[in-house]
Amino acid sequence: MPAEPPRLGRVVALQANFCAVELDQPGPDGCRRLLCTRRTRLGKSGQQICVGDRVGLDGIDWPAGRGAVVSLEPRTSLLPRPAVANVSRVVVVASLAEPALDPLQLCRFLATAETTGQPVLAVLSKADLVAPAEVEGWCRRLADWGYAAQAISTASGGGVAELRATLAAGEGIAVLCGPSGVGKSSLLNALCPDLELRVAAVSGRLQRGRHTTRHVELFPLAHPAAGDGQAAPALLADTPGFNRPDLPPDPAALAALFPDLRRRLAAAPCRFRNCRHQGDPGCAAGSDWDRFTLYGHCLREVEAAAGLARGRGRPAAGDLRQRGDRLEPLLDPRLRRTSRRRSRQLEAAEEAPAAELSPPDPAG
Ligand SMILES: Nc1nc2c(ncn2[C@@H]2O[C@H](COP(=O)(O)OP(=O)(O)OP(=O)(O)O)[C@@H](O)[C@H]2O)c(=O)[nH]1
Ligand SMILES: [Mg+2]
Ligand SMILES: [Zn+2]
Repeated sequence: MPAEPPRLGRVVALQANFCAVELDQPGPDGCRRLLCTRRTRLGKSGQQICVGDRVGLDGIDWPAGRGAVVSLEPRTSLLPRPAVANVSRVVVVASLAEPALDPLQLCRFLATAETTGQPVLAVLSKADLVAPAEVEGWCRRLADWGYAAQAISTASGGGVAELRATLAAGEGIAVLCGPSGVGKSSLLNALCPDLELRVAAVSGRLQRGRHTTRHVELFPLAHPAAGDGQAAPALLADTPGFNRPDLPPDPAALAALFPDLRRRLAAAPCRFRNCRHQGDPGCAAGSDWDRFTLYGHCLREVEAAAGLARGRGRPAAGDLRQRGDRLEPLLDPRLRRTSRRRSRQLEAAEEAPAAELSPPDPAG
């Protein structure tokens, strides 16, 4: 009898050395979910398995509901933290109050979300705690930053149906991410009424979250319709909140993660090849955009980290040159003014016979 091909499924949760895998096709007894062992790293590339990964399974023990992950399918995208593979939309959740909305922290979450190359949606939670004018102000501000924003309240139910419709219209995995205590699990409970995820009140003077959710887990937004050939339901990932997402390590790559800046740079190029867009001469972006200062803050942090990396002997990120204690962009060669010394050399080259200017022949 030919060996059965490995079964395929999706990792929906990770727990210690195990992962829960939802099978594409149910097993003999209708079993859809298996608890599987996994090696810490898989395959030639030594990749770590993430929630959202598509995997091949072997050694299945149907009565015990157990199996082993033996292969990892190529990923279409990856959100680095919280680690979720094959995301098709990142939903950054920020609360309008309790905890108060921190614009810099929001920019960090948005920039991390941008690294996936997938659409990013901003959700403003706890809209019941602030005045409608403040909600509208933030929605407008986010639109100016280049993001679709939806305000919601799980307390009043406002905006939940609209958000469910937006998410249900998408395919694949939508990840909810954001600081602890903003109401990600509460929102999932509201979107999927059968879920009973643990939520906990914020605490302390700053009304911080209490890191209630400890693991990333995927949930279907709508229950899969019976029968084959139906479109798979959108999956939502609940993730543990954290307060300080890392920015990407390359200072030269940061501008591309700010849609508002991207828009300005698409309209006109800067004079400098690696312009910092911080009031540098010939900068096409200017300084009259809302996130100018926030971008500068992020940039200086990434530059400082890149400088440290260089100090440790790693290659410098981007084409920046150290001048005293600050980093300067290199001039775009097409726009670079010829130095006086170089002009004199060029003039001399035109006048003198070619042989005089070529380097001495090592053989001669
Ligand atoms: N007033 C109000 N409170 C809310 C709303 N949504 C959530 N909360 C409260 O906010 C607190 C934190 O909610 P959680 O859902 O646990 O927050 P979380 O983002 O999942 O937090 P972590 O799991 O720690 O990342 C709970 O006390 C919720 O009841 C809302 O729309 N309005
Ligand atoms: Mg939670
Ligand atoms: Zn610029």
